[in-house]
Amino acid sequence: MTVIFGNPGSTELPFLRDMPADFKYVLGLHERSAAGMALGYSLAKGQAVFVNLHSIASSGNGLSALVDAWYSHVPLVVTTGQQDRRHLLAEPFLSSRAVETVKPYVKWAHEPLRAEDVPAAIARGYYLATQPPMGPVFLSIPMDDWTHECPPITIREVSPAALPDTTALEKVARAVDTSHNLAFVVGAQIEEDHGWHDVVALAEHLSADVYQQPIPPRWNFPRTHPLFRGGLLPAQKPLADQLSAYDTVIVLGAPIFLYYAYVPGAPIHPGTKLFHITNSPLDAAAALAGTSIVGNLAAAAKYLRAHTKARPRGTTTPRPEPAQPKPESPITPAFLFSVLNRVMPRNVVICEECPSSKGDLDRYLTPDEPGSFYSVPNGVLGFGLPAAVGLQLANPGRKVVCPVGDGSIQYSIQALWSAVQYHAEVVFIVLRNGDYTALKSFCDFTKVGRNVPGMDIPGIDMVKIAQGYGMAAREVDRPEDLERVLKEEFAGKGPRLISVNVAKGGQTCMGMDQSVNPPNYR
Ligand SMILES: Cc1ncc(C[n+]2csc(CCOP(=O)(O)OP(=O)(O)O)c2C)c(N)n1
Repeated sequence: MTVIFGNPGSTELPFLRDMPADFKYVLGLHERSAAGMALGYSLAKGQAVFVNLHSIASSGNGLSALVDAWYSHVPLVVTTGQQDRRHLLAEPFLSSRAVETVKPYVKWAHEPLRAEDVPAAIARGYYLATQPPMGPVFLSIPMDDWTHECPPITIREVSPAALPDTTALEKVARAVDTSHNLAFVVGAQIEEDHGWHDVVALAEHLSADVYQQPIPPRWNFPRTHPLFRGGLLPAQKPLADQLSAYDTVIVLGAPIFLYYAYVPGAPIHPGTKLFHITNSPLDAAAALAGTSIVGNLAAAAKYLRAHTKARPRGTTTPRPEPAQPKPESPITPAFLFSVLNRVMPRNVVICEECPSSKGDLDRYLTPDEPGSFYSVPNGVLGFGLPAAVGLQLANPGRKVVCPVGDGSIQYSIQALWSAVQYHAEVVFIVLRNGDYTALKSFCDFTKVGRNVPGMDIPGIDMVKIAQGYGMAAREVDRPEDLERVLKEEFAGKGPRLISVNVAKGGQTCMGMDQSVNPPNYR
């Protein structure tokens, strides 16, 4: 871990002084951005990344990034400074109870009892963070500890992959061989376990229909593949209805299931056998239905491919292409994403945070490569901007595009500065609709009504804000300018921001309309 993402304070200075020349420090101007960039960097590298925050002052500010890391299984090793041990009892300025604060969202939170234990605690945190399911660990380190001598620690090898039980997998294989109508639900853990190609090979071997997990934090199957059927709805009854035609469903690397609006119903129809392979014992325990098997996704896919009969491709027809949206004024998100899909480089990495236009983005963007899509794992806004910067710094050969709402961008706006300072090749596309459209839609969907304060955000000039951080930025208002501007900005060097004035949405929620019988909060 030689790249450190952080924001410094007095209690970290003894740690930061005289940093070795082969270490790189990446500064974020707010801890959400610093830890959020580390998150993106770790997602792209698939490795643990070091974050250094400032006592309780910044572990509070950075907590939402830790929540993201928890739900996205990202191995961050986070340290914060603590006041000097010698007067901690007297509760001095900046004394920190950060260990208690972060506990529910890290795998381990600890303040070593002795200064001499700090290096071994960092090593232990590293080994724990990288065990599946990967996740953040947190250490609070008193500032006087860095002046103590301590014995060197031994570097050990700790192998993280846990193989699934083959007796249990054998039962899945037998169910597959006797099924007539098979579907997979693919989830983010496939990429965590480097299982993309194994899962594609397995789906082709079995001619299984493939669905994306609801509200996906990553895409885990080629979007244009003929077996790909699209996404699942995030609510109990509608999701079970979508899968009702299948006699056997195997969820690979996702929870059963991630819901949003409460639409009660059985999680799966009684005629459907449900299997679950996950690298997370927590997901296995929390699943509402099905037989769960814990273990590595790539290994499970390889095993099932070797122990099932190949099935000929039936009459699967590819998903129909979505209608070509018209160039309306104001620009619709659907039109924006259809043009973006045409002009963006094929190897681009997408880092998305545009709540009300997720559905349009999902319909029109069609990358087929692994590691191409990342999104908010648990609805905490502020993920997109810093993650985009971290993803690009870890992927120097690929551009990153970050479609982000004009509301969402405000939660971690300082990441624009880091993008400029560290030359991250990111094209930020702000969908400027002047309101919290996703919340208004939820008001309509659940009959809360529109008499709710705090739904509009007029008067924000994103071009000036980006320019204030030193970034090239421009606005697009007319649909006929969009393609040319996008092409110019993708051809440019360095980070840039395009603020696109888009139409407001409404009515639906995460792809669900009134036909799903939503909860009524009138
Ligand atoms: C940190 C945080 N604060 C508030 C919310 C609630 N929230 C969910 S969607 C949303 C609107 C975001 O606005 P914008 O990015 O402009 O997207 P739009 O809804 O217009 O598509 C808000 C405020 C949240 N999810 N996370």
